[in-house]
Amino acid sequence: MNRRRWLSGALAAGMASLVSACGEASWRLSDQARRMGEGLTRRAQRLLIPADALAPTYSRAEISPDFRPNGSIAPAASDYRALNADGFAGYRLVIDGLVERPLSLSLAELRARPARTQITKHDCVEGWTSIGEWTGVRLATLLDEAGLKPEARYIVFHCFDALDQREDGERYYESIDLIDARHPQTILAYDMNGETLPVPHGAPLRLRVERQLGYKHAKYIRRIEAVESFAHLGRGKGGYWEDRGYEWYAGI
Ligand SMILES: Nc1nc2c(c(=O)[nH]1)N[C@H]1C(S)=C(S)[C@@H](COP(=O)(O)O)O[C@H]1N2
Ligand SMILES: [Mo]
Repeated sequence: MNRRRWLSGALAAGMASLVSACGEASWRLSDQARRMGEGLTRRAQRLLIPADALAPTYSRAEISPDFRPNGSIAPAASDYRALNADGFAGYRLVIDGLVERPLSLSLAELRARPARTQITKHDCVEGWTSIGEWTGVRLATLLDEAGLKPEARYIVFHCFDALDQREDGERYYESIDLIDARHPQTILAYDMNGETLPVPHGAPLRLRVERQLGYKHAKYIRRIEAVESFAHLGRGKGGYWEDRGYEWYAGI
């Protein structure tokens, strides 16, 4: 753990200046230097850390009484508001793209699958952390049901919210590789701290990908897509904030 933090910290400090907030990032280095730093960090971490190494977990007593909501906290999109008005009874999670058997699952169907609960620390790039308990279904379970095609390399999360709250605004999206997608702690959470996931934290379904920084944890998920490349999505960098300067690999 210490060695991992030291190594990635040293690499990141040497190659790139870290972003300061969940706002437009200001970079001092060229795009090329940034990509080199990111690639080094990712490869060093993948070499040092076994694919299934677990993020630290905490006790109930350590749960933050005031877990901070961040980014979108109440999506304005009309499709989201219509689902929310009905307690998400009409919600379906779509899993498609490079899969053998596309899925469309209600919340009851997601809850009927084996559940996993974990108490973990959320680490936002802005510099704050909060500890929370998350319950949900493992992403690996759903990917196995859908059957990934051999060409699939990344999993993309399409969300309901646009940060500018406009009906036609660019909606949040994120992507992870198959190592993180299959990690035992990578879950689609529908409960937080033992209760139904509240809207500010991403109702009805949000990602927990515990070895990555906060912005990778997509909230308000409407669709999960398996892709070979994310170059055709958004501005091509694999996520809403990545398109605005954040690193795609945000391992911690
Ligand atoms: N759909 C969506 N997911 C999102 C965001 C967002 O604005 N929209 N913000 C990200 C950021 S920067 C953080 S730190 C976490 C915040 O999660 P929380 O609101 O549960 O604290 O959600 C991440 N996932
Ligand atoms: Mo964040």
